[in-house]
Amino acid sequence: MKMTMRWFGSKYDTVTLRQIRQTAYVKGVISTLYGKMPGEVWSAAEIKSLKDEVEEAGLTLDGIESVNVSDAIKTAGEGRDKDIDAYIQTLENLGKNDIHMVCYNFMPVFDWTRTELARVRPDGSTVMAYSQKAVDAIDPEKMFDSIAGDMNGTVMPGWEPERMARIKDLFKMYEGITEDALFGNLKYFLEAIMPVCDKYDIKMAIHPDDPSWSVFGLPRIITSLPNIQRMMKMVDNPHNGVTFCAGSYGTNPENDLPAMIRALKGRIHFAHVRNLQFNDGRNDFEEAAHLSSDGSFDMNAIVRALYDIGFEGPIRPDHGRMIWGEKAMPGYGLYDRALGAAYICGLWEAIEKSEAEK
Ligand code: DNO
Repeated sequence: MKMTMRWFGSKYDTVTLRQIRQTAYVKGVISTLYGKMPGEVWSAAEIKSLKDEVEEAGLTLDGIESVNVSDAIKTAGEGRDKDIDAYIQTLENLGKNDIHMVCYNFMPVFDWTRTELARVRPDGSTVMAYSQKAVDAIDPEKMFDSIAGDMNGTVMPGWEPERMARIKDLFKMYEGITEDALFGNLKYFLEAIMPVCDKYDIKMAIHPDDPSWSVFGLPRIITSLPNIQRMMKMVDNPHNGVTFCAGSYGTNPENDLPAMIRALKGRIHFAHVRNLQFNDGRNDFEEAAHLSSDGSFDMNAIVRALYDIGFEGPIRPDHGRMIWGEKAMPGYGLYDRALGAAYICGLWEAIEKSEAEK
């Protein structure tokens, strides 16, 4: 594995490349051209300048999170083929810049969903949290306004204000789209992009829906092992793989995370590793420190499973708590993610060395 950290670019991130480099544990970043809209082509020159900036800081650019997929592609709406052509052109330009992993999602309207961005834990740290009761009570069109005050002045991925301003139209676009239709639209997209992925060895890593069930009546498909298997089978190409996000699949306690990892050997192209604390099962959970004993997951078993399948891709600590007075994008501060990276590296080294001694 290679330890990385998500970085949103110098214009948007509160964390600097120099700080990331000084963690020592993190060797590369997963970044994006954050200002790009879905459907826009990323030029080879723009990608090169991002890559140069990262490399000048002594780090590597190990993949993109995300090249976003437009709602026209997700809904088979007007302009779908034009947007797919733009996506292919972006992949071509990434390939020419020697970038081989792209994380994306196929979630309708909202990317990940949380009902609180700064729930206070007993130690005074704050975390993102989800309450089904709050989701059931809220008008989905007001969702953004209800959490916007806790964004610390940042733009959160999937919750861009210009996107949220179109929320009514977005809901309309997904009216009548069933899960089967969404699978069909994903198939159409994947079939179109596989040739360019084959040409440049670009591993597509779909991010799961978070939480891993339908919210606000919207169809959601990347939620469980059988659904991932359906996706991999419908476009059977090793470049069609997944981001294994422990925190997203783990929102559903029925998802056995280590078993899923083992079943997905060879098709996990990127790993997000974090912990969650269930307060009332799926009905209420909050994010926790990465440490097993701070939450509900066995982090050693998760890392062990990744080790056992011979995972060689990028791994990153995921949402961190806000600690030590840091003001950053919720989930994406420096301090707690650095602790997470150190912890995961420690688990990995212990497993690796104990295996070598056998
Ligand atoms: C949340 C992230 C997601 C992820 C996208 C991928 O913090 O893991 O926003 O980046 O779903 O497109």
